[in-house]
Amino acid sequence: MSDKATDDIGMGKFISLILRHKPETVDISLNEHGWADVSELIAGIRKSGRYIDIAMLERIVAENNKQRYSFNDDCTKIRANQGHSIPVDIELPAANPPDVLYHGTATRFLDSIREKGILRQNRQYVHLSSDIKTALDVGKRHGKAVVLPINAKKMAEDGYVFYLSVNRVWLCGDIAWKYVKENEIINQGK
Ligand code: HQG
Repeated sequence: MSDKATDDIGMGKFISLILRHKPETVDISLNEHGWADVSELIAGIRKSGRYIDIAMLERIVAENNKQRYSFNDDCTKIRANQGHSIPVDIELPAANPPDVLYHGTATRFLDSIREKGILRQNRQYVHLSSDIKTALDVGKRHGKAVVLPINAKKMAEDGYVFYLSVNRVWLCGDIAWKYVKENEIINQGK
């Protein structure tokens, strides 16, 4: 991978931290809809001793492997498309989920999940994907991956609200264990 690509990935991670969790890291704030001012973000990152310019930011937004960020219409503001721990309303419309969605986690969390359900933990929502591969990759971040197929159809019938982020991540509230399709769990730890 070229140096530029490596730099972009590192900067992308830093921008995720700022736009999802800790804008105070570079002394900026987000508005109620999660938007940061683009010039404030660039100035803040530079003040922290890292190099960025508008071309680099535009490249990161365009080329990020998960399309994690969006500009507003006139490109004066930027926000993360999902993954927030801070309470912002990114104006996602409720969406009708497919019958089955997948949550990737690690085998070491299974006992606790069985007992308490899939909890949002630090984030605003539980994150789900419509495909198994993505869920496996999410799970691997935490250890030996396990994929929990979720009966999203039943959840929707029971009144759970789902959201689909701009970058196609399914989001919802805490999920009780009874919605996990136990017989279809994919456990890579075994
Ligand atoms: C687990 C990445 C014990 C949960 C990914 C997960 C995703 C429990 C971990 C996005 C539990 C939280 C989010 C319980 C849930 N007991 N553990 N009762 N309930 N957990 O990182 O879903 O690359 O906050 O299973 O791709 O792993 O950053 O959530 O393992 O879309 O764009 O607690 O982050 O996106 O971990 O990942 P996280 P996640 P980005």
